[in-house]
Amino acid sequence: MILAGAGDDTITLGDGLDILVWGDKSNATEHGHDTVTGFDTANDKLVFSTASIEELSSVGAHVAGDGSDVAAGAVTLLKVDTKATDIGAAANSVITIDGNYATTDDLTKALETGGDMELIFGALDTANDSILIAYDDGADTHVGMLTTSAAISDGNKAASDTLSFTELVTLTGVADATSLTVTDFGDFIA
Ligand SMILES: [Ca+2]
Ligand SMILES: [Ca+2]
Ligand SMILES: [Ca+2]
Repeated sequence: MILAGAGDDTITLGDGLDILVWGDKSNATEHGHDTVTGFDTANDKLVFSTASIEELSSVGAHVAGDGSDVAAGAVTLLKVDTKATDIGAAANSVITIDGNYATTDDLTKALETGGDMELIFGALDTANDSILIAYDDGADTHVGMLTTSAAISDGNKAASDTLSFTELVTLTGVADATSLTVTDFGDFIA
């Protein structure tokens, strides 16, 4: 197990199973943006701490697609490959986004109303509610928090210029974010 500590880290994984833990509830500091090389979707796992996610200044509550608070426990993964997918239909706690996005601005515009991959949200009823997502630019996968600056009521889309993305982990060389499955994520830790 690899505990990625505070701040930005560069980590190279080896053969076989590696479990990379982003965050640590006992460490009240921001854990930064870690860059990981060698992540093997057949073997390796990512684990996130909800408390550490909520320590980020850019993030409010860590929630699932339906707006429920994410707690310690198993991940529910939803792959979004068509626009107007209702991510609030269940407590989807990791969402992978199809398509290629060169910048975070391209990503957030695509996910907002009218975008090529616009989402229908659950009850993200508090500003700065944030969902863990993964997207790619066609070369690398980016895992991080999608945050809404304005409350979204259940069944609605995000208004223009209300979404932002805070990267937690870059998986260098994982070209397709939708190749990630639930087995690539260990249980959330508190
Ligand atoms: Ca490995
Ligand atoms: Ca770190
Ligand atoms: Ca892609």
